[in-house]
Amino acid sequence: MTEPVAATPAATPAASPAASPFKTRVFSGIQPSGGLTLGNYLGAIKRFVQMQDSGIETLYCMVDLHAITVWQDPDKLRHNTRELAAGFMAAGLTPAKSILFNQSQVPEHAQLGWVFNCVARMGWMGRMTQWKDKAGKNAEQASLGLFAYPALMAADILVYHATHVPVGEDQKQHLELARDIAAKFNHDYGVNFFPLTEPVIEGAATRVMSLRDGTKKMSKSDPSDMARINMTDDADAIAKKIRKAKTDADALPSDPKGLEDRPEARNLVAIYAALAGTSIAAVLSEHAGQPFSAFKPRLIDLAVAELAPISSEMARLMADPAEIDRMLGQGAQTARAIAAPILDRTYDIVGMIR
Ligand code: AQP
Repeated sequence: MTEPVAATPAATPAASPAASPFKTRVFSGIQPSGGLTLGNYLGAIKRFVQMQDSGIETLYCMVDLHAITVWQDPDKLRHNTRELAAGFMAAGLTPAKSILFNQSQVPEHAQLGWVFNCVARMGWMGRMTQWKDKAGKNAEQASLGLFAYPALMAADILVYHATHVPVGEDQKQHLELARDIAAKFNHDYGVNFFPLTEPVIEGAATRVMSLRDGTKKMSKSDPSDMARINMTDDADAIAKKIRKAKTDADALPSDPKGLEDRPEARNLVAIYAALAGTSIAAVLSEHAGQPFSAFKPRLIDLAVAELAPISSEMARLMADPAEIDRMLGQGAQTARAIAAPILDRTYDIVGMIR
């Protein structure tokens, strides 16, 4: 198989699927490659919390092995990993309901990743838009790890036989590749061992854009801090960034169609909708005709009310890094108990003496 299998975004899964041999299990991860952004929060973490609270088995991972595919200062990486764990918990994830851990403490990810490096085809990897974006014209200088990133991501998911992965829009192609890898493995070895995992891409803000350029994704590694809202920003910083966010001179339309060709306006409305837990159409029907000078203060109120408590809880948790490390260590042990037998069976299928 050379072409990615199309993956349709699935609705939030039921706890017990009718016809699948695989138990519903949710896995997702975030790279500790910088501080968490509003994009990570609305595109991923908010959904993580909803899935956790719906009673499904959930595993959420700080993917530090992915982070080092581009240069990371070691001290900053440690700090960012703890801060990411603090962000998860401050947003509502809890070790009482979810398995929270960092990737490098569960060696089965890298071990299955190697098997998948041998299943995935060079052509598949070369077509990944994230690889093309991140390696750019400098592909010769990019790390081999950056190229192989999606095979490790497939291993992250499939080492738990995860059936659903909540992600933002930008990860859809990698999820399709994970399905290709699972399908090729199953086909080559004549088994039905790995599930074809479904992406869960839902909500009004599956792709939050930069506050400075509505055509660019909001990203942790954007050189401009004004382009993003960080989960560590306090109320003043959030207000300042929204006040200065790029917009246009027109008032808000009454219909989502009126936001076409207005990427910055669309972005702020989508952020509002995602924070309020409603749709873009509903936000427009409430605010139609308003200029941004009237809409932005409402958005600031909403963003500060939701994000400022998370940022202060993160600061409180970060005051006790040993407790975060202890929690991550325990999460890794629980995760290994699921991953080890799946890796063992994979090695057996491949023909390695056990
Ligand atoms: N702007 C975004 N809008 C919606 N979802 C987003 N996600 C990231 N940015 C947005 C989602 O967050 C999850 C974790 O992403 P990641 O940090 O592992 O990787 P990324 O997508 O590469 O995020 P960044 O911020 O752009 O990191 P850097 O700058 O290091 O590359 C994923 O589910 C992603 O979809």
